[in-house]
Amino acid sequence: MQMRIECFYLINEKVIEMNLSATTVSNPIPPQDLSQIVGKRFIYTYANGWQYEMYVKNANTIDYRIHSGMVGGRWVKEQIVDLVQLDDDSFKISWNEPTGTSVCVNVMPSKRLLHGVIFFPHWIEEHGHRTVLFQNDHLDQMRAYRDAGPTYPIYVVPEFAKITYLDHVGENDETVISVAPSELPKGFSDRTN
Ligand code: FER
Repeated sequence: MQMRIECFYLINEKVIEMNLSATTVSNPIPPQDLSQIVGKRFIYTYANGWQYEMYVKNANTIDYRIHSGMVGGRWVKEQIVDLVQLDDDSFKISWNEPTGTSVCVNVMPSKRLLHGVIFFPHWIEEHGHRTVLFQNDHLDQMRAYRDAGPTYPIYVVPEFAKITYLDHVGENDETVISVAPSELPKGFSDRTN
């Protein structure tokens, strides 16, 4: 039998519905409060030295820049993602790129910690430079590369990262990620807070 206990409350005149039931196979969804991740921008460095910047533009869209690493210089707007809260201070963001790359990032904003797994198709391991651009201007080219492959063997990159810069910039701000990494002021991604 499926039990569902609901709680409705008001925050900023919006009705928030929370599912307070236990997480079970038949009722697997824990309460979702995305307020600690949506509208945030964070800059982080993976243990392998690769530095990324992600802006959670809204509950299903991210913009990002790659400051250094295998495909440093690449930047993307309007990537659709799946974003869920797993627990207090624990969020999972998952998506598939037009290049074929899949990414799953677990973010713990208060801990300033993150774990990402990137699943690169083989053609990116061989020719990563082809993806170093503003992807939005080359979507059809990226899908053509994806479809041409080779896809396998997938290059899996699982790494922890430290969040070195975190700010709340609000939702749907197109100015947060609006230029290439190379066009930013010197030291932009090295700022810490
Ligand atoms: C990340 C790891 C990988 C990330 C983006 C990617 C924005 C994208 C990889 C690619 O498509 O090259 O943490 O965050």
